[in-house]
Amino acid sequence: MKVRILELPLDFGASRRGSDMGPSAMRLAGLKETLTALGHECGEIFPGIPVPAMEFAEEGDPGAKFLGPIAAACGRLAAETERALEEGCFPLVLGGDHSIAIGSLSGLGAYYKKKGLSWGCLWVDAHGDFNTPDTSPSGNIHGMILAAACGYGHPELTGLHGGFRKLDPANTALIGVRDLDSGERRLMKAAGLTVLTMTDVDRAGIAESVKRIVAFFKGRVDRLHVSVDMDVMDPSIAPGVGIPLNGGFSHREALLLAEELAGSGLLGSAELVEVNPVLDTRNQTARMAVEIAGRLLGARIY
Ligand SMILES: [Mn+2]
Repeated sequence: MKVRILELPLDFGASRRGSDMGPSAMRLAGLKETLTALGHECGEIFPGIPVPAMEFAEEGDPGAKFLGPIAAACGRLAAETERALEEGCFPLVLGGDHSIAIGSLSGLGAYYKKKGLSWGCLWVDAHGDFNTPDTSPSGNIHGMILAAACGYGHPELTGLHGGFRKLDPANTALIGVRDLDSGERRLMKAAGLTVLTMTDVDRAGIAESVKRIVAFFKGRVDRLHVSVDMDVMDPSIAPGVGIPLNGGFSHREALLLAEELAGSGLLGSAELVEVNPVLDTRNQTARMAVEIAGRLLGARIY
């Protein structure tokens, strides 16, 4: 398969700096070598989207901090994601904080709309990322992105790369969730998302939970995008994230999820975000992310 690695080193969407170094950390952890060893063709790393230094950027509206520079960079990512799909590549998007996903999701939405294909999104995250400027306690855009893709929130985000809803909430599922804001929770329920919280995973077990997720998307959509926020992992495995939260996925649970998603035959794109080398120990979070990417793209033990 032709994999196109799209990097967006942007950390304006979170309150902790450092995830702008995530792509470099994943490169160092052998991402390209892992994919090449699996037989994938990985061209040059795309596309070198320029991001202004945060120190010189305008924070702007405290309800949606750094909206201007985030929207500008994500508009470029949307176009690059769409182009990668048009050129027959599997887009593998690397953040940056999770705010970059409004770029990738908008590009995916535009492409599939044009092709008349249905698509879904699996959000693998400790958080819902379903706030709007009205519900967000922090004003950090990385917590508003899934909502924006589903049509809720600031018009500059919901209307990025075309004035239409990019993602149907009925085709959106979350897994690993264990911390939600109250306004966010209400909005998620109203939108009709499918949510497997960490408690649900504990009840059913990881194998059954993953089976439910795959069954949900099969027969419902033509293609699936998976967006992995590394904070879904337990901080003992992945300490290098902006908002570490206890009770996360184990190493083996994450790899099983990734392997089964690959086996579904639906996966058309993937994304790994919130690797923060400043907060990491010996690059272990980036190494975990690279292992997940490998399983998503076909790595098997035997
Ligand atoms: Mn997230």
